[in-house]
Amino acid sequence: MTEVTATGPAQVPEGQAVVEFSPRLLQSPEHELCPGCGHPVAWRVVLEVLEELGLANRSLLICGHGCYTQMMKLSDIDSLQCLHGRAPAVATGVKRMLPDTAVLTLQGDGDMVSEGLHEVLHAGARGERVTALLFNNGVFGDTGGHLTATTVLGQRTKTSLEGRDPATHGHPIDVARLLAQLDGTCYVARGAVNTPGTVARTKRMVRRALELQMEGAGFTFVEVLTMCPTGWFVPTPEGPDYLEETMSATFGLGELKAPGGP
Ligand SMILES: Cc1ncc(C[n+]2csc(CCOP(=O)(O)OP(=O)(O)O)c2C)c(N)n1
Ligand code: SF4
Ligand SMILES: [Mg+2]
Repeated sequence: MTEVTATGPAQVPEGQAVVEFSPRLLQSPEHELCPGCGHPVAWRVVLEVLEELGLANRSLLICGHGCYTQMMKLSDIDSLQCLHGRAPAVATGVKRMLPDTAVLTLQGDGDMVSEGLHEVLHAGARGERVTALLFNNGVFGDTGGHLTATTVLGQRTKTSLEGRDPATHGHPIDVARLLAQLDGTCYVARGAVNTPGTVARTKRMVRRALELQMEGAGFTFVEVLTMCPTGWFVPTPEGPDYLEETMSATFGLGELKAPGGP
């Protein structure tokens, strides 16, 4: 590959451009997630922000269970894993004992919203000074693509092959909107990773959330809509458009709450 510099084209050794393109905190660019999965893109954004803010050596990731969990073992940051849904409760204890540590929770929609909704709502209401991340693909991806509490109306899953029907499956829960109403929360935003533009915007949200946490401002939350073509039963290249047409239409992107107003 040829890189153009001020002094003219320079030869970059084969493979080096890819290595430099990877976040430094990612120990291997190889993972076992499906082609077209949105989680690695969302996680990359988090690693880039941790590095840019100089937080890599004083951060702790508290992870639930889901496909995204695999990113823990690929990343050069301290982490621990806890029972489904309980990450915000564990993060509460960690942050209170280690107030100078950047504490992040990482959960999927099945983990956070279907299995542990009360935990994140209570942590938000208490104003715990942590950053909670939700990688929302609207399915229990890891266990085969079943419907979760965030599956949007019409979305196909293994347990709603004709699309979510409110008469049978009920309505989706918008956890970001619930959190934004709580006095204890300081920052609530929703991004996505289905286009370069949404990735860039999501990165700004993650950065803002972590900056506010380190300023001691309060509970911060960033939801990221991510693709799961396998669980949605759509061809891999159709994942980003499917996300746009289904999830984004229900879960609008942007800052729902921020200091000084969104
Ligand atoms: C108490 C308990 N119930 C069920 C499981 C099985 N389980 C592991 S991962 C997972 C799905 C998680 O879905 P989500 O949080 O949406 O993450 P995704 O895989 O979609 O990224 C489930 C149900 C478990 N590990 N523990
Ligand atoms: S099942 Fe879905 S969430 Fe899990 S790795 Fe595959 S695409 Fe990603
Ligand atoms: Mg999920």
